[in-house]
Amino acid sequence: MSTKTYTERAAVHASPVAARLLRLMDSKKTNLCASVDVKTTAEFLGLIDQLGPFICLVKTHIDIIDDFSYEGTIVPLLALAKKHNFMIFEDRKFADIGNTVKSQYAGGVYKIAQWSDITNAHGITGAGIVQGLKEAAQETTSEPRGLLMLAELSSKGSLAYGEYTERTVDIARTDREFVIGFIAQRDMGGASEGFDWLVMTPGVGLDDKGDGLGQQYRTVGEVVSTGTDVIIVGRGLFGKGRDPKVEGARYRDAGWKAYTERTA
Ligand code: S5P
Repeated sequence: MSTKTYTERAAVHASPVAARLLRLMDSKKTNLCASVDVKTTAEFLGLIDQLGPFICLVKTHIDIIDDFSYEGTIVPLLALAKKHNFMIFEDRKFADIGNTVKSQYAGGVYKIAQWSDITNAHGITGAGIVQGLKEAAQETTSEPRGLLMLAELSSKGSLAYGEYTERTVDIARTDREFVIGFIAQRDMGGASEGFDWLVMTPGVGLDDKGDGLGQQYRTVGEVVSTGTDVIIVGRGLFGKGRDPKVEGARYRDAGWKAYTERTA
């Protein structure tokens, strides 16, 4: 796990997307990613506008939105990203052969490669998934794009552990520039081989232990102490009875405190 500051890491990072995010985190003093899983464009944009000041990244599940349109949903999302200075991560969890994910990432209704700085993929189908997604990004946009591999999951009974996790890390080794890190619960190594993978961790909550559907929460202090660079928080920020501005500040402060302790 890195004890360097985000800015020190940005200065030598192989990925322009990772470098931009690392710099943004230090300048805005936040390692909080908001996961905004809501059903309408109005809720989605309203929540992001409230949380914008506290976050470095917005994580979307764009296929959850009932009234999605590129003009109505994505164009204003991009305007909010400019207004509040955050980046965008579509949590698409690609899991098919390279040729198929290439079309899924670039095209269809959502055209993810056009607007999302970061996306993610499972390792289940092998390293071709990285190549397929990279080709889609290159053919779609001149903007830099980054990929996170899903090495571990937060949910109870997940099959992503042990050898599966190790083989997924091997897939990440196949592309130093496009693969920027992992969705995982802890540091995935790589430093001795010159990799500086970003570890982003969901399943983070300060008040709840789980959700009754298999989600398991760890605290901010716990995950940062085991290697998390970016904390991903959803319902902890905006679940029933919660004020997104209060919780946004609370999780931002907790994440920043844990990071400054690790790098002190
Ligand atoms: O292991 C994982 C990986 C992901 S990307 N566990 C997760 O919960 N996620 C996602 O993080 C999940 O799809 C959801 O969007 C978010 C967690 O939301 P919360 O409301 O439980 O914080």
